Amino acid sequence: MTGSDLKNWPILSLLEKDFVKELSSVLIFGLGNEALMVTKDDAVYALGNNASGCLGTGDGHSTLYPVKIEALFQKGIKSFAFGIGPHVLALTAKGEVYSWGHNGYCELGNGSSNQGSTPTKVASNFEEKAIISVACGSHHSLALTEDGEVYGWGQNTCGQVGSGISTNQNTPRKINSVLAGKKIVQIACGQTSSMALTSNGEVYAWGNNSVGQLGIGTYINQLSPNKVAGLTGVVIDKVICGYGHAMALSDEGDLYVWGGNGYGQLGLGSKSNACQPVKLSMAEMGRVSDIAAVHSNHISAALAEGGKVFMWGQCRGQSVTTPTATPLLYLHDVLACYSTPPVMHEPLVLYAQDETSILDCLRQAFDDPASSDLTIQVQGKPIHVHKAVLKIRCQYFRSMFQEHWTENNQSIIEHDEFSHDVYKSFLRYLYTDEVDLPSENALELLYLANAYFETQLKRKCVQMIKRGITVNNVAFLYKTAIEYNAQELEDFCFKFALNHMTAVTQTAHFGKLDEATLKTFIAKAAHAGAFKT
Ligand SMILES: *[C@@H]1O[C@H](CO)[C@@H](O)[C@H](O)[C@H]1NC(C)=O
Ligand SMILES: *[C@@H]1O[C@H](CO)[C@@H](O)[C@H](O)[C@H]1NC(C)=O
Ligand SMILES: *[C@@H]1O[C@H](CO)[C@@H](O)[C@H](O)[C@H]1NC(C)=O
Ligand SMILES: CC(=O)N[C@H]1CO[C@H](CO)[C@@H](O)[C@@H]1O
Repeated sequence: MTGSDLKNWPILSLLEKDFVKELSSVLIFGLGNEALMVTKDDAVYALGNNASGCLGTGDGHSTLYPVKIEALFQKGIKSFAFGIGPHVLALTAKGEVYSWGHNGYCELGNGSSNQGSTPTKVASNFEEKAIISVACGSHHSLALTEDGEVYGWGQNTCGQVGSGISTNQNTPRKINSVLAGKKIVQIACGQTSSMALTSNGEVYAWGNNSVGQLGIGTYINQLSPNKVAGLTGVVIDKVICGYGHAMALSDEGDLYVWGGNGYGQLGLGSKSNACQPVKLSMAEMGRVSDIAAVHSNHISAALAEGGKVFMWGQCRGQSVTTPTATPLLYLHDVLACYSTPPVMHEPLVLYAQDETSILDCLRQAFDDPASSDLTIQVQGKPIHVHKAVLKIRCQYFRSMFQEHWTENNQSIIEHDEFSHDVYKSFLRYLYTDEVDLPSENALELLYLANAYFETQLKRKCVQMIKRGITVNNVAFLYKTAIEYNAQELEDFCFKFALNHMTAVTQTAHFGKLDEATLKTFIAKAAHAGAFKT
C-alpha cells in the first residue's frame, strides 16, 4: 500500500520517473520546501531549501534536484524526525542516530550550538543502546531506546527535555523521575512539549503547558514527566502532538484530545482549550484506526471506519472545528493538501517494488509479444498490441474489429499509410495517454489523429506543433491546420503570421500557398488591419 500519492507533494514535481521508481521512502519537512528521499539501494538524497544546512549535503546550497547525502550512504536509514530550525534526526536500522541542521538550541545533541551541514552520529550517552525511534519538537529532540528508556536534548525553555531544570541540554540526557523503571513504547513532541506512552497504555507529558497541551488538568509548564491522569482506565495505543494540541487513540478505537484549540484542532465544535483529555464523539467517524498531527501546524487527521479519512483544525487557513470527512485515501494526503506548512507527520513509505498500478501494467503491456494477440506491421516492422485495448480506446479499431473481423482473420495487419515511428507512437498513446515523439513528427501524427477521429490526440499534437512554430514554417502549418480542420492551430498560425507579416510573405512556404488559401488569408489579414498605412 502506498501511503499517499507523491503528486500531492509539489516539491517533488521535478523528479524523474526513473528516480521515483527507486525510492523507498520520502520525508517532506521544514516549511514544506525541503525533502529527504531514501532509495531502495540505501542512498539518501536531499532537495530543497538549505536553510540552516538542513539538507545535510555539506555544501549548504539549495537545490531543485536531488543531491546525494554522502554521509548517509549505505547506513540503513529507516526513519527521520525534524524540527522547525530545521534540524533533522535520522535513525538507522542498527539503532544509531545522525543529526544535522539548525543547532542554535543544541538540538543536534553533539555538545555545541554550531549549525551542522553534514550528518554526524549522535555520539552517546545512550550507553551503546540501540535507538528504535526519534521525535522532534520545534527545537528539541527525543530518542527511545529498545529497552524503553527516553533521552532528551535541545531547547528546554519550557522543560520539554524533561530534565527537571529549564536550561538547554546540549547532549542526550536520560529522562528519569517518574519514567524510571517504566517501559516506554512510543514518544511524540509538540512545538515545545513532549509525550511518552508506556507499554501498559499510560501517557506521560512534560514541557510547555500554556494551552493545556500536557492534559494534566493545569496550565502550568512541567520540567519533568507527569502522568495524564484523565486517561486512567483507558488503554492508549498511540499518542501524537500538533503544535499545541495532543491526541491519543485507545485500543478500542476511541479518540481523546486536549490542549490548544484556537483553530478547532480538538474537533470538539468549539475553539476553547482543554487541559484534560476529552473523548471525541465517535458518532460520525466510528472506530478510528490511525491518527496524524505534526508539531509544526494545527491540523488533525484520522483514519476512520471504512477507510474514510477525516480532518479538522487549521485546514488551508480555515478553522474546521469538527471532524470533517474527505475523499482522501491516506492521512499523508491531509497533510499534503490541507496543512500549513505542508509537511509530513512521518516519512512516507513507498512500496512501489511489490505493487504495480493498472496504469503501469498497461504501459508494460504495450508492444509486449508475450501477451499480445495482434501484430500491426508498419513499414515491415511489427508492433505487438491487444485487440481489447485498441477496441476500448479507439473508435476506429472498435468498428474495424466489429464489422469485418472473424475468428479466421490472421493476427497480423499491415499498414503503410503512416511511418512506423508515428504509428507506434499513436498505438503507445492508446496505452499510456502520453505522446512520446519528436515535435517534427507532430504534423504526421495530427494527420493520423484527424483520420482516426481522435480529438484528444489532435489537441496534444496541436500543442506540440505550436511549440515549434517559426516564420519559415508558419504558412505551411496554417495550410495544414485548415486541411485537418484544426481551428485552434489555424487561429494560432494566423496570429503568428500577422505579427511577422513581412518576413512571412517572403518565405518559400508562403509562395507555395494555393490560391484559395492565399485569398482567404489576405482577406483575413486585411480585416485585421495588416495593410493599413
Ligand atoms: C558539533 O557539530 C558542529 C557542527 O557540525 C561542530 O561545529 C562542532 O564542533 C561539533 N561539536 C562536537 C563537540 O563535536
Ligand atoms: C507554549 O505553547 C504555546 C502554545 O502552543 C505557544 O504559543 C508558546 O509560544 C509556547 N511557549 C514557549 C515559551 O515556547
Ligand atoms: C477479415 O477477414 C474477412 C474475410 O476473410 C475480410 O473480408 C476482412 O477484410 C478481414 N478484416 C481485416 C481487418 O483484415
Ligand atoms: C536559502 C538559504 O538558506 N541559503 C543559504 C545556502 O547556503 C549558503 C552557504 O552556506 C548561504 O550563504 C545561503 O544563505
